[in-house]
Amino acid sequence: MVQFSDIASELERQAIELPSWAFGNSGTRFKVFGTPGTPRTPEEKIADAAQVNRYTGLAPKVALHIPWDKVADYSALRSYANDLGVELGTINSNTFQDEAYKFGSLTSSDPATRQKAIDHHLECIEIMHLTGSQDLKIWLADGTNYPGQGDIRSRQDLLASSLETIYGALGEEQRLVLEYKFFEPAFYHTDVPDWGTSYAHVAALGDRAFVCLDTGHHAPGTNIEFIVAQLLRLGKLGSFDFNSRFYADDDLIVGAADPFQLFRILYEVVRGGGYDVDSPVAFMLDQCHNVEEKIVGQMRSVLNVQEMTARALLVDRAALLEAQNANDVLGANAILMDAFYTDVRPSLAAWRESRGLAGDPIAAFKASGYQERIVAERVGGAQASWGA
Ligand code: PSV
Ligand code: MN
Repeated sequence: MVQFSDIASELERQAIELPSWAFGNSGTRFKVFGTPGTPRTPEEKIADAAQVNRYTGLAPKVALHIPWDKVADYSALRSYANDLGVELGTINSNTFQDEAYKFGSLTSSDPATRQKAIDHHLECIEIMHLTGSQDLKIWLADGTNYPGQGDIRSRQDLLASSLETIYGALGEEQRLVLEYKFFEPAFYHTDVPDWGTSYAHVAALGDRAFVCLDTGHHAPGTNIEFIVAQLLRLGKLGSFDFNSRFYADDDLIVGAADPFQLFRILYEVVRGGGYDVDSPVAFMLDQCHNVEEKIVGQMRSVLNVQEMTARALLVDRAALLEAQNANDVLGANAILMDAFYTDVRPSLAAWRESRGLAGDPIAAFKASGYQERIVAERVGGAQASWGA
Protein backbone atom coordinates (compact mmCIF):
# COMPACT_ATOMS: atom_id res chain seq x y z
CA MET A 1 0.00 0.00 0.00
CA VAL A 2 1.46 3.39 -1.00
CA GLN A 3 0.90 6.16 1.58
CA PHE A 4 0.52 9.90 1.00
CA SER A 5 3.82 10.50 2.80
CA ASP A 6 5.54 8.31 0.18
CA ILE A 7 4.41 10.53 -2.69
CA ALA A 8 4.30 14.01 -1.12
CA SER A 9 7.75 15.03 -2.34
CA GLU A 10 6.75 14.20 -5.92
CA LEU A 11 3.93 16.72 -5.75
CA GLU A 12 6.42 19.52 -5.20
CA ARG A 13 7.44 19.64 -8.85
CA GLN A 14 3.92 19.92 -10.23
CA ALA A 15 3.55 22.94 -12.51
CA ILE A 16 0.45 23.73 -14.55
CA GLU A 17 0.44 26.51 -17.12
CA LEU A 18 -2.59 28.79 -17.20
CA PRO A 19 -4.14 30.17 -20.40
CA SER A 20 -4.37 33.96 -20.39
CA TRP A 21 -7.70 33.71 -22.22
CA ALA A 22 -9.33 31.88 -19.30
CA PHE A 23 -9.35 35.23 -17.45
CA GLY A 24 -11.12 37.07 -20.26
CA ASN A 25 -14.78 36.81 -21.13
CA SER A 26 -15.92 33.88 -23.20
CA GLY A 27 -19.14 32.22 -24.17
CA THR A 28 -20.79 30.35 -26.97
CA ARG A 29 -21.89 31.42 -30.42
CA PHE A 30 -25.11 32.52 -28.69
CA LYS A 31 -23.72 34.96 -26.15
CA VAL A 32 -20.54 36.11 -24.46
CA PHE A 33 -21.39 37.34 -20.95
CA GLY A 34 -19.37 40.06 -19.28
CA THR A 35 -18.34 39.87 -15.61
CA PRO A 36 -17.34 42.79 -13.37
CA GLY A 37 -13.57 42.83 -12.80
CA THR A 38 -12.67 41.03 -16.03
CA PRO A 39 -9.20 42.04 -17.26
CA ARG A 40 -8.94 44.60 -20.04
CA THR A 41 -5.29 44.06 -20.89
CA PRO A 42 -2.75 41.22 -21.03
CA GLU A 43 -1.18 42.70 -17.88
CA GLU A 44 -4.45 42.38 -15.96
CA LYS A 45 -4.85 38.78 -17.15
CA ILE A 46 -1.34 38.01 -15.91
CA ALA A 47 -2.07 39.69 -12.57
CA ASP A 48 -5.11 37.42 -12.12
CA ALA A 49 -3.13 34.34 -13.13
CA ALA A 50 -0.49 35.27 -10.55
CA GLN A 51 -3.18 35.08 -7.87
CA VAL A 52 -3.85 31.45 -8.81
CA ASN A 53 -0.18 30.68 -8.36
CA ARG A 54 0.10 32.68 -5.15
CA TYR A 55 -2.58 30.65 -3.37
CA THR A 56 -2.07 27.20 -4.92
CA GLY A 57 1.69 27.17 -5.62
CA LEU A 58 0.80 25.20 -8.75
CA ALA A 59 0.71 27.64 -11.64
CA PRO A 60 4.04 29.35 -12.30
CA LYS A 61 3.46 30.07 -16.01
CA VAL A 62 0.94 31.91 -18.16
CA ALA A 63 0.41 31.02 -21.82
CA LEU A 64 -0.29 33.80 -24.29
CA HIS A 65 -2.44 33.80 -27.43
CA ILE A 66 -1.38 36.03 -30.31
CA PRO A 67 -2.91 38.43 -31.35
CA TRP A 68 -5.21 38.39 -28.28
CA ASP A 69 -2.23 39.22 -26.05
CA LYS A 70 -0.36 41.50 -28.40
CA VAL A 71 1.64 44.24 -26.63
CA ALA A 72 4.17 46.79 -27.80
CA ASP A 73 6.93 45.58 -25.48
CA TYR A 74 7.16 41.85 -24.70
CA SER A 75 10.30 42.24 -22.63
CA ALA A 76 8.41 44.64 -20.39
CA LEU A 77 5.51 42.17 -20.20
CA ARG A 78 7.96 39.47 -19.18
CA SER A 79 9.40 41.64 -16.39
CA TYR A 80 5.88 42.52 -15.28
CA ALA A 81 5.01 38.81 -15.01
CA ASN A 82 8.28 37.97 -13.24
CA ASP A 83 7.65 40.72 -10.67
CA LEU A 84 4.35 38.99 -9.89
CA GLY A 85 6.11 35.65 -9.45
CA VAL A 86 5.14 34.01 -12.74
CA GLU A 87 6.76 33.39 -16.13
CA LEU A 88 5.38 33.70 -19.61
CA GLY A 89 4.82 30.27 -21.17
CA THR A 90 3.57 28.81 -24.41
CA ILE A 91 2.84 31.12 -27.30
CA ASN A 92 -0.35 30.06 -29.08
CA SER A 93 -0.73 31.13 -32.68
CA ASN A 94 -4.10 32.14 -34.07
CA THR A 95 -5.03 31.68 -37.70
CA PHE A 96 -8.72 31.22 -37.05
CA GLN A 97 -10.06 34.75 -36.78
CA ASP A 98 -8.70 36.57 -39.80
CA GLU A 99 -10.87 36.91 -42.93
CA ALA A 100 -7.94 35.75 -45.02
CA TYR A 101 -8.17 32.26 -43.54
CA LYS A 102 -11.76 31.54 -44.48
CA PHE A 103 -10.70 28.57 -46.63
CA GLY A 104 -7.56 27.57 -44.75
CA SER A 105 -4.31 28.98 -43.38
CA LEU A 106 -1.23 26.75 -43.43
CA THR A 107 -3.15 24.43 -45.79
CA SER A 108 -4.53 27.12 -48.08
CA SER A 109 -4.16 26.50 -51.81
CA ASP A 110 -3.42 30.23 -52.20
CA PRO A 111 0.34 30.82 -51.78
CA ALA A 112 -0.16 34.37 -50.47
CA THR A 113 -2.57 33.21 -47.76
CA ARG A 114 -0.23 30.40 -46.81
CA GLN A 115 2.67 32.83 -46.59
CA LYS A 116 0.62 35.16 -44.40
CA ALA A 117 -0.08 32.26 -42.02
CA ILE A 118 3.58 31.24 -42.02
CA ASP A 119 4.62 34.84 -41.34
CA HIS A 120 2.26 34.95 -38.37
CA HIS A 121 4.09 31.97 -36.90
CA LEU A 122 7.46 33.60 -37.57
CA GLU A 123 6.21 36.61 -35.64
CA CYS A 124 5.18 34.26 -32.80
CA ILE A 125 8.71 32.85 -32.74
CA GLU A 126 10.13 36.38 -32.48
CA ILE A 127 7.81 36.97 -29.53
CA MET A 128 8.99 33.71 -27.94
CA HIS A 129 12.57 35.00 -27.96
CA LEU A 130 11.44 38.08 -26.02
CA THR A 131 9.13 36.28 -23.61
CA GLY A 132 11.53 33.39 -22.98
CA SER A 133 8.85 30.90 -24.07
CA GLN A 134 9.77 27.33 -24.93
CA ASP A 135 6.74 26.22 -26.94
CA LEU A 136 4.99 27.42 -30.07
CA LYS A 137 1.58 25.79 -30.04
CA ILE A 138 -0.27 25.46 -33.31
CA TRP A 139 -3.94 24.62 -33.54
CA LEU A 140 -5.50 25.03 -36.97
CA ALA A 141 -9.16 25.58 -37.76
CA ASP A 142 -8.36 24.43 -41.30
CA GLY A 143 -10.78 22.02 -42.91
CA THR A 144 -13.81 21.83 -45.18
CA ASN A 145 -17.56 21.58 -44.71
CA TYR A 146 -18.55 19.63 -47.80
CA PRO A 147 -17.17 16.54 -49.51
CA GLY A 148 -15.30 17.65 -52.61
CA GLN A 149 -14.84 21.23 -51.35
CA GLY A 150 -11.08 20.83 -51.04
CA ASP A 151 -8.42 18.32 -51.98
CA ILE A 152 -7.77 16.55 -48.70
CA ARG A 153 -4.53 14.99 -49.93
CA SER A 154 -2.84 18.10 -51.31
CA ARG A 155 -3.79 20.04 -48.17
CA GLN A 156 -1.72 17.54 -46.17
CA ASP A 157 1.25 18.19 -48.45
CA LEU A 158 0.85 21.95 -48.13
CA LEU A 159 0.57 21.63 -44.36
CA ALA A 160 3.76 19.56 -44.20
CA SER A 161 5.63 22.15 -46.20
CA SER A 162 4.29 25.12 -44.17
CA LEU A 163 5.18 23.38 -40.91
CA GLU A 164 8.66 22.63 -42.18
CA THR A 165 9.28 26.33 -42.82
CA ILE A 166 8.02 27.26 -39.35
CA TYR A 167 9.98 24.50 -37.65
CA GLY A 168 13.14 25.62 -39.44
CA ALA A 169 12.78 29.09 -37.92
CA LEU A 170 12.67 27.86 -34.30
CA GLY A 171 15.57 28.62 -31.98
CA GLU A 172 17.66 25.77 -30.57
CA GLU A 173 15.75 25.65 -27.29
CA GLN A 174 12.32 26.14 -28.79
CA ARG A 175 9.73 23.47 -29.61
CA LEU A 176 6.72 23.20 -31.88
CA VAL A 177 3.61 21.45 -30.56
CA LEU A 178 0.83 20.56 -32.98
CA GLU A 179 -2.66 20.28 -31.52
CA TYR A 180 -5.36 18.11 -33.10
CA LYS A 181 -9.14 18.33 -32.93
CA PHE A 182 -11.64 16.12 -34.71
CA PHE A 183 -14.12 18.80 -35.78
CA GLU A 184 -15.19 22.42 -35.33
CA PRO A 185 -15.21 24.89 -36.91
CA ALA A 186 -14.95 22.61 -39.95
CA PHE A 187 -17.71 20.04 -40.02
CA TYR A 188 -16.75 17.63 -42.80
CA HIS A 189 -12.99 17.20 -42.67
CA THR A 190 -10.33 18.80 -40.50
CA ASP A 191 -6.71 18.91 -41.62
CA VAL A 192 -5.28 17.88 -38.23
CA PRO A 193 -8.16 15.81 -36.83
CA ASP A 194 -6.42 13.21 -34.68
CA TRP A 195 -3.25 12.28 -32.80
CA GLY A 196 -2.08 10.07 -35.65
CA THR A 197 -2.09 12.94 -38.15
CA SER A 198 -0.38 15.24 -35.68
CA TYR A 199 2.16 12.50 -34.96
CA ALA A 200 2.86 11.94 -38.67
CA HIS A 201 3.64 15.64 -39.11
CA VAL A 202 5.73 16.15 -36.00
CA ALA A 203 7.67 12.93 -36.58
CA ALA A 204 8.61 14.22 -40.04
CA LEU A 205 9.68 17.60 -38.62
CA GLY A 206 12.23 16.42 -36.04
CA ASP A 207 13.18 16.05 -32.40
CA ARG A 208 11.77 19.35 -31.24
CA ALA A 209 8.28 18.81 -32.64
CA PHE A 210 5.61 17.18 -30.46
CA VAL A 211 1.90 16.46 -30.27
CA CYS A 212 -0.41 18.54 -28.07
CA LEU A 213 -3.31 16.59 -26.60
CA ASP A 214 -6.35 18.71 -25.75
CA THR A 215 -8.62 16.48 -23.67
CA GLY A 216 -11.75 18.01 -25.24
CA HIS A 217 -10.79 17.22 -28.82
CA HIS A 218 -11.92 13.61 -29.28
CA ALA A 219 -15.06 11.82 -30.32
CA PRO A 220 -17.21 10.72 -27.36
CA GLY A 221 -16.04 7.40 -25.96
CA THR A 222 -12.44 7.77 -27.15
CA ASN A 223 -9.97 6.13 -24.79
CA ILE A 224 -7.77 9.17 -24.22
CA GLU A 225 -5.45 7.45 -21.76
CA PHE A 226 -4.53 4.98 -24.48
CA ILE A 227 -3.43 7.89 -26.69
CA VAL A 228 -1.40 9.25 -23.77
CA ALA A 229 0.30 5.88 -23.31
CA GLN A 230 1.06 5.57 -27.01
CA LEU A 231 2.43 9.10 -27.43
CA LEU A 232 4.63 8.72 -24.36
CA ARG A 233 5.88 5.42 -25.74
CA LEU A 234 6.73 7.18 -29.00
CA GLY A 235 8.39 10.08 -27.17
CA LYS A 236 6.08 12.58 -28.83
CA LEU A 237 3.71 13.79 -26.13
CA GLY A 238 4.70 17.45 -25.87
CA SER A 239 1.85 19.02 -23.98
CA PHE A 240 -1.66 18.80 -22.64
CA ASP A 241 -4.48 21.26 -22.98
CA PHE A 242 -6.56 20.15 -20.00
CA ASN A 243 -10.29 20.77 -19.76
CA SER A 244 -13.38 18.62 -19.50
CA ARG A 245 -16.47 18.05 -21.58
CA PHE A 246 -19.87 16.47 -21.51
CA TYR A 247 -20.60 16.76 -25.24
CA ALA A 248 -18.08 18.36 -27.62
CA ASP A 249 -15.25 20.83 -26.98
CA ASP A 250 -16.99 22.22 -23.89
CA ASP A 251 -13.82 23.71 -22.30
CA LEU A 252 -15.18 23.14 -18.79
CA ILE A 253 -13.06 22.87 -15.65
CA VAL A 254 -10.70 19.89 -15.91
CA GLY A 255 -11.92 17.00 -13.80
CA ALA A 256 -15.42 18.46 -13.53
CA ALA A 257 -17.21 16.28 -16.06
CA ASP A 258 -15.36 13.04 -15.44
CA PRO A 259 -12.89 12.91 -12.54
CA PHE A 260 -12.27 9.20 -13.16
CA GLN A 261 -11.13 9.91 -16.72
CA LEU A 262 -8.69 12.55 -15.42
CA PHE A 263 -7.36 9.98 -12.97
CA ARG A 264 -6.92 7.40 -15.73
CA ILE A 265 -5.11 9.92 -17.92
CA LEU A 266 -2.80 10.97 -15.10
CA TYR A 267 -2.12 7.37 -14.18
CA GLU A 268 -0.86 6.74 -17.73
CA VAL A 269 1.18 9.96 -17.54
CA VAL A 270 2.87 8.74 -14.36
CA ARG A 271 3.21 5.17 -15.68
CA GLY A 272 4.76 6.37 -18.96
CA GLY A 273 7.31 8.75 -17.40
CA GLY A 274 5.39 11.90 -18.36
CA TYR A 275 5.61 13.14 -14.77
CA ASP A 276 9.29 12.32 -14.34
CA VAL A 277 11.71 15.12 -13.47
CA ASP A 278 13.12 15.39 -17.02
CA SER A 279 9.81 14.75 -18.80
CA PRO A 280 9.16 16.78 -21.98
CA VAL A 281 5.44 17.00 -21.18
CA ALA A 282 4.08 20.50 -20.50
CA PHE A 283 0.83 20.57 -18.55
CA MET A 284 -1.49 23.37 -19.60
CA LEU A 285 -5.10 24.29 -19.12
CA ASP A 286 -7.24 25.37 -22.06
CA GLN A 287 -10.55 26.41 -20.59
CA CYS A 288 -13.26 29.02 -20.69
CA HIS A 289 -15.24 30.18 -17.70
CA ASN A 290 -18.46 31.35 -19.31
CA VAL A 291 -20.68 31.59 -16.24
CA GLU A 292 -18.49 30.83 -13.22
CA GLU A 293 -15.90 33.01 -11.48
CA LYS A 294 -12.73 32.95 -13.55
CA ILE A 295 -9.91 33.14 -10.98
CA VAL A 296 -11.62 30.65 -8.69
CA GLY A 297 -12.38 28.50 -11.75
CA GLN A 298 -8.68 28.33 -12.57
CA MET A 299 -7.86 27.57 -8.95
CA ARG A 300 -10.40 24.74 -8.90
CA SER A 301 -8.84 23.40 -12.11
CA VAL A 302 -5.23 23.22 -10.91
CA LEU A 303 -6.36 21.75 -7.60
CA ASN A 304 -8.32 19.06 -9.48
CA VAL A 305 -5.19 18.17 -11.44
CA GLN A 306 -3.17 18.06 -8.21
CA GLU A 307 -5.73 15.82 -6.50
CA MET A 308 -5.85 13.36 -9.38
CA THR A 309 -2.06 13.38 -9.74
CA ALA A 310 -1.76 12.47 -6.07
CA ARG A 311 -4.24 9.63 -6.55
CA ALA A 312 -2.39 8.42 -9.66
CA LEU A 313 0.88 8.44 -7.70
CA LEU A 314 -0.82 6.40 -4.97
CA VAL A 315 -1.37 3.43 -7.30
CA ASP A 316 0.63 0.52 -5.97
CA ARG A 317 2.42 -0.20 -9.23
CA ALA A 318 4.38 -3.19 -8.01
CA ALA A 319 1.23 -4.91 -6.77
CA LEU A 320 -0.60 -3.91 -9.96
CA LEU A 321 2.08 -5.43 -12.16
CA GLU A 322 1.98 -8.63 -10.16
CA ALA A 323 -1.81 -8.86 -10.48
CA GLN A 324 -1.64 -8.08 -14.21
CA ASN A 325 0.98 -10.75 -14.82
CA ALA A 326 -1.10 -13.26 -12.86
CA ASN A 327 -4.12 -12.32 -15.01
CA ASP A 328 -5.94 -11.40 -11.83
CA VAL A 329 -8.47 -9.26 -13.65
CA LEU A 330 -10.49 -8.00 -10.73
CA GLY A 331 -7.54 -7.91 -8.38
CA ALA A 332 -5.70 -5.58 -10.76
CA ASN A 333 -8.78 -3.45 -11.23
CA ALA A 334 -9.25 -3.19 -7.46
CA ILE A 335 -5.67 -1.90 -7.01
CA LEU A 336 -6.33 0.91 -9.48
CA MET A 337 -9.73 1.71 -7.97
CA ASP A 338 -8.34 1.76 -4.42
CA ALA A 339 -6.07 4.64 -5.41
CA PHE A 340 -8.85 6.42 -7.30
CA TYR A 341 -11.21 6.24 -4.33
CA THR A 342 -8.63 7.57 -1.86
CA ASP A 343 -9.70 11.00 -0.66
CA VAL A 344 -6.42 12.91 -0.70
CA ARG A 345 -7.94 16.27 0.15
CA PRO A 346 -7.20 16.31 3.92
CA SER A 347 -3.62 15.10 3.32
CA LEU A 348 -3.11 17.73 0.61
CA ALA A 349 -4.44 20.50 2.85
CA ALA A 350 -2.03 19.52 5.63
CA TRP A 351 0.83 19.22 3.15
CA ARG A 352 0.12 22.70 1.73
CA GLU A 353 0.15 24.17 5.23
CA SER A 354 3.49 22.51 5.90
CA ARG A 355 4.82 24.43 2.89
CA GLY A 356 3.47 27.80 4.00
CA LEU A 357 0.42 27.76 1.74
CA ALA A 358 -3.20 27.95 2.82
CA GLY A 359 -4.78 24.54 3.39
CA ASP A 360 -7.82 25.77 1.44
CA PRO A 361 -6.43 28.05 -1.32
CA ILE A 362 -9.86 29.04 -2.64
CA ALA A 363 -11.07 30.16 0.79
CA ALA A 364 -7.82 32.08 1.32
CA PHE A 365 -8.18 33.83 -2.04
CA LYS A 366 -11.81 34.72 -1.34
CA ALA A 367 -10.84 36.18 2.04
CA SER A 368 -8.07 38.28 0.48
CA GLY A 369 -10.41 40.90 -1.02
CA TYR A 370 -8.63 40.73 -4.43
CA GLN A 371 -11.83 40.04 -6.34
CA GLU A 372 -13.64 42.99 -4.75
CA ARG A 373 -10.63 45.19 -5.48
CA ILE A 374 -10.51 44.39 -9.20
CA VAL A 375 -14.27 44.83 -9.50
CA ALA A 376 -13.90 48.32 -8.00
CA GLU A 377 -10.75 49.24 -9.94
CA ARG A 378 -11.40 47.85 -13.39
CA VAL A 379 -14.00 50.30 -14.51
CA GLY A 380 -14.12 51.51 -18.10
CA GLY A 381 -12.17 50.18 -21.05
CA ALA A 382 -13.04 47.07 -23.04
CA GLN A 383 -13.05 43.74 -21.23
CA ALA A 384 -10.80 41.13 -22.81
CA SER A 385 -12.58 38.52 -24.82
CA TRP A 386 -11.98 36.11 -27.68
CA GLY A 387 -11.41 38.96 -30.04
CA ALA A 388 -9.06 41.08 -27.91
C1 PSV B 1 -9.21 25.05 -30.21
O1 PSV B 1 -10.48 24.61 -29.88
C2 PSV B 1 -8.37 25.29 -28.98
O2 PSV B 1 -8.40 24.16 -28.15
C3 PSV B 1 -6.95 25.69 -29.32
O3 PSV B 1 -6.05 25.30 -28.31
C4 PSV B 1 -7.06 27.16 -29.36
O4 PSV B 1 -5.84 27.84 -29.34
C5 PSV B 1 -7.92 27.41 -28.16
O5 PSV B 1 -8.87 26.36 -28.21
C6 PSV B 1 -8.57 28.74 -28.15
O6 PSV B 1 -9.44 28.85 -27.07
MN1 MN C 1 -6.68 23.60 -26.96
